[in-house]
Amino acid sequence: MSSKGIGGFLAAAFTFLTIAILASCQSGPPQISIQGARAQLSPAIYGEAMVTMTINNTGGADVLKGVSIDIPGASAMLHIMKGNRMTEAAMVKIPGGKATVFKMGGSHIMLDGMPRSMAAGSAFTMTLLFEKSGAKQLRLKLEKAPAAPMAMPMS
Ligand SMILES: [Cu+2]
Repeated sequence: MSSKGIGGFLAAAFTFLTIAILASCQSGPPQISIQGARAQLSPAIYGEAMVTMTINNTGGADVLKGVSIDIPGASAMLHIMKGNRMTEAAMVKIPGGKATVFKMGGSHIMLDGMPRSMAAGSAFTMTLLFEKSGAKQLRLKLEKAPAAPMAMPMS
């Protein structure tokens, strides 16, 4: 075999291996990590906050099927957008091999009915419940409401 032939063979074998590894990852168990989670108080509604985050999944598909918080009297729910209205959802699909972004104007988590003792700076624990990955806990701190768009300085 010429050296060119061996190189070509190795390149082909490497490509095959890479494809095989990627394919096996995305069909295997989910590999979930949560990044950039933030809880911002609502600028409009007292006792409400929105949680945004990125759920990275380098493994197979999973489903986010519930959320809870450790604030007495408060509730947490999955929200999705239907047109331009938020609505509660029973679950959010977390596809394999990609990042699912939870943000304002898209899927997000809504906190409701928080007591007066919870203000900017207050900490709490949020538990995300995944169908395959089980429970994942995050420690979050409430942030003050984002500035209303009309409060942005004119240039
Ligand atoms: Cu919402």
